[in-house]
Amino acid sequence: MELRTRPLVLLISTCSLAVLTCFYLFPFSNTGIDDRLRTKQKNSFQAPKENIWSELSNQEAKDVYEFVFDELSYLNLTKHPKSNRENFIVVLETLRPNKTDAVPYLRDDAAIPERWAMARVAQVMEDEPYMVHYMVGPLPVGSDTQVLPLDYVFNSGRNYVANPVQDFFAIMEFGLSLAENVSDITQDLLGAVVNRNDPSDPKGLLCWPRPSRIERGGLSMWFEFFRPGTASGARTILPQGIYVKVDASSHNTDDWTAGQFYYNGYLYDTENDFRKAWQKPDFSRAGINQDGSWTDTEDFESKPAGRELPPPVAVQPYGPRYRLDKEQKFVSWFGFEFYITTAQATGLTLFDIRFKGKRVMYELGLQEAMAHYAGDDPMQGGLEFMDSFFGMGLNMFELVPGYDCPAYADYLDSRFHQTTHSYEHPNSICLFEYTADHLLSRHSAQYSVTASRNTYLVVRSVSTVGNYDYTIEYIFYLDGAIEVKIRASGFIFGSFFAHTNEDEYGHRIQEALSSSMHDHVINFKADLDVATQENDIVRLAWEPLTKSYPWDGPEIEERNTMHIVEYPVEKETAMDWPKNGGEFYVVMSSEEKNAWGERKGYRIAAGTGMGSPPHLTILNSTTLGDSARWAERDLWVLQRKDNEPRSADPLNYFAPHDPLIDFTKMANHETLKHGEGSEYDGDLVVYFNLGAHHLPHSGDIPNTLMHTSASSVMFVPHNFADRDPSRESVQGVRLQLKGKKGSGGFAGEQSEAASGDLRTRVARRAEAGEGHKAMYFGQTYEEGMKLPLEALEPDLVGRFESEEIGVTDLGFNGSAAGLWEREQ
Ligand SMILES: *[C@@H]1O[C@H](CO)[C@@H](O)[C@H](O)[C@H]1NC(C)=O
Ligand SMILES: *[C@@H]1O[C@H](CO)[C@@H](O)[C@H](O)[C@H]1NC(C)=O
Ligand SMILES: *[C@@H]1O[C@H](CO)[C@@H](O)[C@H](O)[C@H]1NC(C)=O
Ligand SMILES: *[C@@H]1O[C@H](CO)[C@@H](O)[C@H](O)[C@H]1NC(C)=O
Ligand SMILES: *[C@@H]1O[C@H](CO)[C@@H](O)[C@H](O)[C@H]1NC(C)=O
Ligand SMILES: [Cu+2]
Repeated sequence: MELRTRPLVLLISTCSLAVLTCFYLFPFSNTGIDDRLRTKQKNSFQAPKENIWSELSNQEAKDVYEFVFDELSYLNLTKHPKSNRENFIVVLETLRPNKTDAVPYLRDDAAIPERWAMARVAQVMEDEPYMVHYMVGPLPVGSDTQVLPLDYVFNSGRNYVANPVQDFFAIMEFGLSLAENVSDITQDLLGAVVNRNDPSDPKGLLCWPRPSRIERGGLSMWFEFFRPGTASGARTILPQGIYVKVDASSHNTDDWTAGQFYYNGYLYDTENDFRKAWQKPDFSRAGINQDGSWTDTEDFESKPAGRELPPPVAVQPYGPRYRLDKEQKFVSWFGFEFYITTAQATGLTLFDIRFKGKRVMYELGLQEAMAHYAGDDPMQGGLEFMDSFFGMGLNMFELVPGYDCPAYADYLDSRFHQTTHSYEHPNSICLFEYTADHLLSRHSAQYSVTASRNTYLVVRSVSTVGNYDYTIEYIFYLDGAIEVKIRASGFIFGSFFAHTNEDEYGHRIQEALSSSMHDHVINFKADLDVATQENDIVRLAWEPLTKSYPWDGPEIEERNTMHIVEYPVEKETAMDWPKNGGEFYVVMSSEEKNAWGERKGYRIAAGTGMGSPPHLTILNSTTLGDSARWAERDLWVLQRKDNEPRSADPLNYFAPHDPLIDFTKMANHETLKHGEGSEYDGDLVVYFNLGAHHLPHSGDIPNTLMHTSASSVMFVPHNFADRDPSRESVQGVRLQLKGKKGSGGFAGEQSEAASGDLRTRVARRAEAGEGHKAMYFGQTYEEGMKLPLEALEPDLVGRFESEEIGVTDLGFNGSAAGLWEREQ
């Protein structure tokens, strides 16, 4: 048994101060803490292989920076860029090894694959800013290390994309200036003006661009006024309803122009036209969307009955049953084994997932999180976010122990390298076992009741991208099932309520605020290797049938019934969740069968949450172009290829009509037939979407709630083993009742089954005893104990390490467009 590491650190430091304090804080009176400490040290657990996907260490990053600065010296790379008129390294991270090289290492002890880094460089070419990708390796830096263009991962054939954001600092400045120029109008209509000296003035206005709709060759965007949201960052529910169009396509800021204005359903060609209209007595005014207590995210005052008692919490007095190699981020739990790693754009990915020694997946991880809005105003009407652009990994912040995850969870850090800085986000991944409030299985028989607990393992992180918080988790069940689940919370992005809104795109939810319909489509990759790398996918369809059976006659000529029809999927294709759940999508090993001659398989199913995960409602989205075609269907089955490692790139956002990775070029109907005469090796990959059609209503104020925003997909063993594999690991009890009969059968039935039969074996043991008997499988709690307060209510002030959380403002600074420093 081992205790989790972090509290141990606490224990050691506290105990060394004074034994008394230690006893007071951690009154584990009976079993000595020392014993556990020793067990922990003995059990120090090591991954079988190196985590070849791990983030670059700070030292690796430092070496690569130096090497690249040297090697690309002709670029005059700067360490502290002040604008993208300079050349600098935006992102440095691990270039994950090709599966072709990784698999022999993982499975056959071949040499470890070469380690490479990926550098995204902001680079001015012919006077235009670009983002250019390089691969650097092999690492560690040595005589054979080189810097090469990285293009094999991009099916555009390019390793670069033009950066339309000429100067994000100037864009914000321009916004402030144009807001200042209409301060007479904003004072009158909104009761506020911008404060140029302090743009974060809680009483001032903000002027903010819609960060999408990036056209070929530059930026033309609509700005909208916002109130900042004083208490909790509620800006996105405080739109103010004045919109201005700005042409910022030239890299000479002198060429930028403010164009049309839009207010309360009317479009004005110029600022002057807007002002003239406003000065007329019949000018039609909209309401004012004021901040107030309605945006407060908590209520400290209310005291309904019950609030004076804390709710039940889960505890784990004897430590976890999983084993964790923190260094390699490798986990082992009741037959499941996997590696964890992170990336700036995509957050967590799990690699080499096995169950009871058998391969299940090579890779499981998020690709892109998209939110697409609609509306009749210039902001919502074109609003779309691709949150990998801001960084689903970069925005994974410290979790709140006891709240985001149980107090007893293990917490892992994540690390990122940007513009020559290295950032560490402490405790941003958590890992814990949890016992559900419902059983995994149970059964009452005549003389027995048996119950198996549903304890599962969760790996969780939260990405807070501006207004939204995505809780993302991977859940492992004792039977071998794997669930991927997302829950969203945080502030919605609302639209200003003008007289034009009539519930066509949302509901009115405040004086001058409307909700704004949007689709969340969040794409994941699951590279399944079910028992073997060669897999097939089939659709097992439930179909009605009319058939005459010889045993039915003569009374019934034809019977209306149903049967299962297997349809092999023979080409790369998209699939949607079937109507009435009427098809099972099963990925099967091409070779391996279970003891009953059935091919080992995993079923892919819509999981738990709010209905089946949806896909994008919009057809051929004007905003998205070809940048996120994966969003248009529920799931996709493709050939797996080294040069198609991802469905999306964060910089797809810059060139939606000519994206770096165009998913349609991946999903191009290639064959899934393999074997003799085929060049395809039978290794398939599935991309699937989670998300929600989100029509926020009054209950989304102040924040969206996680139980209604949850979606999930499950991978469920289907003939994978010979029998339910959870039996050997599950913890539970069989209550043997008074009767002396074998309890498996009906009353009075004597159990005559062979002595090896599980059911009668247990029952016979009970026969030897008297009366009721509780027979436990798995260890139980044997004595009462005192729990330290820390187990019930973590000391958050002491434990939470972050001093400030660098939440993105959804502007360009700090996104994949780069991070610039202000001129001193
Ligand atoms: C790098 O700096 C040198 C010396 O100042 C200059 O001649 C050269 O044009 C610069 N190159 C680039 C790509 O900026
Ligand atoms: C991965 O495979 C691609 C395509 O075969 C190849 O071009 C590339 O160099 C490989 N990458 C690494 C890091 O070895
Ligand atoms: C604001 O007004 C000044 C003075 O007329 C003008 O020079 C400037 O271009 C205006 N700013 C914007 C962003 O239109
Ligand atoms: C979307 O684009 C495809 C391919 O360009 C076209 O076949 C289809 O008709 C379009 N659908 C809509 C609704 O525009
Ligand atoms: C960009 O963000 C960084 C980090 O928050 C900040 O230090 C810097 O001043 C910002 N740059 C600009 C130009 O606003
Ligand atoms: Cu939403």
